[in-house]
Amino acid sequence: MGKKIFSGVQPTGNLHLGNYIGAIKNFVDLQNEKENECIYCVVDLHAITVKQDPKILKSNIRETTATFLASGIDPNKSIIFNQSLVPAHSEGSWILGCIARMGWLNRMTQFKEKAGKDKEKASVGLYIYPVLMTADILLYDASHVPVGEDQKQHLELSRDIAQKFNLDFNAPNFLRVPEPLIQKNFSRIMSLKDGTKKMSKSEASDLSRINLTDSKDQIVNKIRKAKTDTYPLPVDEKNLDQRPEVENLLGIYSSLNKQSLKDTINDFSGKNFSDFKEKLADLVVEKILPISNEINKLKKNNDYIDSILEKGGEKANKIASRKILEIKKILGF
Ligand code: AQP
Repeated sequence: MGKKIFSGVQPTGNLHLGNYIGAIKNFVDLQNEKENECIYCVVDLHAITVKQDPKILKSNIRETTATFLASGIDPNKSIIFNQSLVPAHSEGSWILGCIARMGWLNRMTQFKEKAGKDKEKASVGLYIYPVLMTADILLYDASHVPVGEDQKQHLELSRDIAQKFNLDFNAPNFLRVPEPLIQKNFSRIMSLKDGTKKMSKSEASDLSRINLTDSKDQIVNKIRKAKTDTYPLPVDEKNLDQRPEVENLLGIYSSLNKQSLKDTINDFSGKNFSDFKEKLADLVVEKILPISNEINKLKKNNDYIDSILEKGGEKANKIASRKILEIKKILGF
């Protein structure tokens, strides 16, 4: 039997190689597996957990949609829509927020990281973000959720909320308990400037990430400037975890070339970093430049992008509004 897939990406700009390798590339592979039903959402309600400029947000919603399309997500095979088109997400989030426990949310490390030192000033939305994410997933009875390693904890919370709802209302298996789909290897792509931090949209330095809209020159320049260390390229995987920048670059190469880390190490051992970086830049350009070119083409056609979202929104709305009605019945509304 096929899987029911749901996943989302925030339209917060600067979609990068980490988003591609950790999430979007897998969205495409899952879509192309026979019998899977896939729903891919531009999670704009999540984006407003931090302040957004309305004009930029609108443009980022379209750009994220263009990235889905340019990466190979096919609107004839998958549902593509933006979250705010479907009211059930907000409604479901409120209801499930009454099921989730404060203690569970207090453990979420992403909130701690994103709120930083001044958590009193963080929005309430940022705190309950994982509850909205739970509603997103449960409304579609998703069986599997492809995400990067950083979202694993949120997925575990979604499972806890679904189980508690089913138990509290004596509704066995009513909310489907979703499974995370996290790649075994290369599920966390790190910053090109600091191998201990994940590659991120919000990092101030653009040199820390390869954006999916970068030109060939930008890609080559960023890889040339990527941090390494003073030791030669490794001959095996031993102690590689103590060289996070090198491990990350070898990981990016392996992932894009669909080969194991061991094979990449064998291919480059004895060579110098400049040779490796040249080959890595060629590979990233080969994989990312066609996507970048297509995004830039699609960005000129807002009507087309909007029509994809609208059609996807109608399909998603049908499924989600039916589920929310059932949830309300169970609650006694
Ligand atoms: N560095 C990464 N490596 C692997 N996967 C990643 N993802 C994000 N960064 C990496 C995965 O991409 C999907 C979409 O992420 P998102 O748009 O929901 O936002 P995020 O995880 O908050 O992305 P960023 O870049 O880290 O944004 P900021 O800088 O705002 O925090 C998810 O499946 C995620 O796991």
